[in-house]
Amino acid sequence: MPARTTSSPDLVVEKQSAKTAPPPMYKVILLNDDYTPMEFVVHVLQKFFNKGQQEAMRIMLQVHHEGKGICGVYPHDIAASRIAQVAQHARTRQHPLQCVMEPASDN
Ligand code: TYC
Repeated sequence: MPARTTSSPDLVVEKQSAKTAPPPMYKVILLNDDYTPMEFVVHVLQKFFNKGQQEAMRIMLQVHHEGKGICGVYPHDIAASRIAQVAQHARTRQHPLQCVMEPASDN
């Protein structure tokens, strides 16, 4: 509830008590599989997650060795859109590559 400030007997100003809260954030997580070529995964990380060559290679290798890795952290609709773009790009090239989202820890 906003605070009420009386500037004059006839004027009531609604004072906003706090700034708008930031949106809840979601991690986009890339999953390993046995079939998608490594170069394609690096390409996806560069194209859809704006990673440079070295960072894309690092994330791809982490996913390859550990099973999953974080591509980025975004508001819900942006995370969902990136996941859909990756799914479409991979499916049309017949690769099983998948990513998923999960809430960032401080949501
Ligand atoms: N494991 C795949 C291979 O050996 C490479 C790969 C890495 C696939 C990351 C998916 O998210 C992935 N060709």
